[in-house]
Amino acid sequence: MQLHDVCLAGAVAAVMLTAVVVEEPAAMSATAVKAVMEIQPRPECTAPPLSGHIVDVTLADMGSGTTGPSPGSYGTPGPYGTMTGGLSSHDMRMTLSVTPATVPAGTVSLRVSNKGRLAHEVVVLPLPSGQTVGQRVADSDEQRIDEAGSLGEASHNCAAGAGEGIDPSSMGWTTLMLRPGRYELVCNFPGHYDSGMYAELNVTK
Ligand SMILES: [Cu+2]
Repeated sequence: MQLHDVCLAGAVAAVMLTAVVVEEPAAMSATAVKAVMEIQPRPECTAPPLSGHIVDVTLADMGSGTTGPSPGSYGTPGPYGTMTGGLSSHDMRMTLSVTPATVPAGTVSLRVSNKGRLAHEVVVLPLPSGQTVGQRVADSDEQRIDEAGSLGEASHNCAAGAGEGIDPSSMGWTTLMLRPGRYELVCNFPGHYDSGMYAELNVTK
């Protein structure tokens, strides 16, 4: 290869590189805009004013953000329903986050917002001393953990207390009397605990 060809090849490579660099942010921003539009539909409901100390609980699954697989690859009701169709929930990363993570004892209201593409719930369990969140073992058949000792739950779509689950882009809430101690908030839909849906709530004196 002559020097001239080398220079030419280099110039072509530089142009191609520039093209890639210029093109990528544009493509990403288009995707991001699309994703933002998709994950911010009009909320189905908002929680009413709640009593006591408010704890905001945010539920999410991989369909929530821009980093997951393409929209509609799961979370879309299939022939077997959203829970069991297509991908196993074990393949997904799901999250449950609590803000603030520490509240004083007494009346505590959980205000739960489902940012995911699947229905979720929040169940409040006591966390025994010496145990950390995420250590419970789900039943191998049901893929759910034991809810014994539950202090309450927010699983009613757009309403208080227990129900069939909080829909995507919707909310649920519940008001509890909590003694000082450590609690584990979980989503106990099949497979969701093992997929990461647990968080600690500390209640101080
Ligand atoms: Cu869940």
